[in-house]
Order: sequence, then C-alpha cells, then structure tokens
Amino acid sequence: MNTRITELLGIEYPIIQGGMAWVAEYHLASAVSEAGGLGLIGGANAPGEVVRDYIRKTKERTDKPFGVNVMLMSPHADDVAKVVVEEGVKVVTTGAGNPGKYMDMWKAAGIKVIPVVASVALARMVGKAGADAGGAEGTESGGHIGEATTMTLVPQVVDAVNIPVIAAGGIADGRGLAAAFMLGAEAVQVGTRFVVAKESIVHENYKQRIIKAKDIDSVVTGRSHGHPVRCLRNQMTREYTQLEQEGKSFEELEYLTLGALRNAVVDGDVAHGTVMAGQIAGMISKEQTCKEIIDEMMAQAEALLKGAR
Ligand code: TUI
Repeated sequence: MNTRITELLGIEYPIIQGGMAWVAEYHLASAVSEAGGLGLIGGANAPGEVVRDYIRKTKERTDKPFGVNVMLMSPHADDVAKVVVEEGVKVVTTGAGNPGKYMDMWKAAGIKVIPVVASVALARMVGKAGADAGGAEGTESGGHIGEATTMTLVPQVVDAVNIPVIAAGGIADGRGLAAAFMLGAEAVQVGTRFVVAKESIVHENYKQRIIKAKDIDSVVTGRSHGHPVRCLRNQMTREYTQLEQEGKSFEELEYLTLGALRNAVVDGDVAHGTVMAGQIAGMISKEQTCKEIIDEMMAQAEALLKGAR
C-alpha cells in the first residue's frame, strides 16, 4: 500500500498517529514510528521547551521519521513553530486553525507540512499556500472537531485539492483504512486506538474508559460557543451540558474544564476530567502494542482491498 504519502514521509505503512494533547508524547510517537507508521508528538498547549525535550527524547528512541503536531490555538504556537525548525523536525501537522503564517518558514526549512482541516474551504487555502498533504478530519474524531463526517469530507477534499489526502476521524481498524482508500485518501490518521496502546502513557482508568465505551457514549461539549470538543460522557459532560443549556458564558465553562484533560490523562480522574476520544471508541476492545495495532490494520485492509480490485 505505497502511496504519495508513504513516499513523501518515508514511512512503511500509510498510518499516522494523531497528535493528541497530553497523550502524544515521546513514548507513543517513537513506538508508532518504530512500527512503520508516522509517530507524532502533540504540541498541544505545551511550552516550546517541553516540545524540544520531547523531540530530543523521540530521536533517542527511533531513527525513523516522526513529526510534531502544532496546535494553532495554543498560546505557545509561535514558540513551538520555531522549535520544530531549530530541532530539524521533518514533518509538521497542524490543528485547530489556519497555519498560513508559518508556511514560508517551515517550507524554507524543508519541513513537510500537513495541515489537518475540517472543511473544503480551508483545504483549498492550505493547498494554495504550499501544503505537502492535507488531513481531512471528520466530526467522528475526538477532541476539537468540525461538522462534516469523514464519509462526506474526505471525497470532497480529495476532489478540491491536488495534494494527497489523509483521512481522519472514526478510523481504528483495517475496514476503516480500506474504506478511506476507497474515498480517495492515501493514508489515515488514527487517534483513539493508539490512546489504548501498551506504549501509551495515559492513566489506566482512561484506557479502561475507552475499552468499556459503547457506541452511544460519545458526546460533544461547547457547540454553543463555537468550540466543539468530542469526549466520552461522564459527570463533567453532564454538568457542562446543563450549564451550556442555562446559557453560561464560554469563560465560565472554560473554568469548569480548565486542566480537565490533564486530570483525566495523568491523574485518571475519568469522572470529572475530559476523556477526549473519537466515536469509534465503542469498537476498541483491548490494549495492544503499536506494532500489533499497525500490523493488524494493514493485514485486514490489504485483504479487503485485494477483493475490491
Ligand atoms: O485540532 C484538532 N483536534 C484537537 S486540538 C485539541 S486541543 C483543544 N482542546 C480544547 C479546545 C480546543 C483545542 C484537541 N483536539 N483537530 C484538527 C482540527 N482542526 N479539527 C478541526 C480543526 C479546525 C477547526 C477550525 C481547523 C481550522 C478551523 O478554522 C480555521 C480558520 O481559521 O478558518
């Protein structure tokens, strides 16, 4: 399954790990890269120096390609954008915004730039600005999301741009990978399944919450003020939804969730913390190594696509 994406990034398999806040640190990123996919360090809201340290620790663990996700709403985005250049990172993905202002700097440094977008309009814009590939992320994803589904967004983005497209949102096995290829994608981004990987450092409670999740356990908070975030239903989401319905301001609600993702990932408080996960959580049933996940996805997708040809 060699594609323009595997070629561009120098990876063995068309599987890219999501740049998930707090979750995508150097243990996970290096394990995914070692298994032949593209591991990502999630910059999230971390200061530039923390990301620099993670980049160096990833390099100690793997000689294979890896990338950094720059979360554009972060107060440290400018610093992280410079750190990736200084540290010679080869691949950058971006989320939660338009990376236009960093494109020239990154391209001049020879970085392969992959903005993750949730609309055709932004996909066109980043294509014109010189992006090397585009991530098309459906609303099935965990975390900060757009409105369109993966099934509808991916073919529309494929038609709108000339660069190769990576499908994201709702993909966690070989069936999803094969389906994404049928929609015209040339790689997939996988988040939630890697959260429960053996090498993932998230708290055991968080992993168990995903493993036990049912199809209908996924909810979206923050729609009313334009910051939709998908996570698993718990006491926090019930309180949040209640306050949202009462018309509480964004600032008041932010106070409720401040540090809430960290509380869930690091401390294992899956009742009051934010348990970000995609809608596919209901299908994920066990902890496996990154290599087992990637090998299983590839074998299943290859068998399906052989039958489809
Ligand atoms: O970025 C993501 N997923 C994320 S970022 C994140 S950290 C966070 N947590 C809470 C609130 C906000 C951020 C958790 N998950 N995925 C890529 C993605 N980008 N999905 C949607 C978008 C997006 C949305 C609006 C990209 C651009 C955009 O507008 C751009 C513009 O300026 O027109």
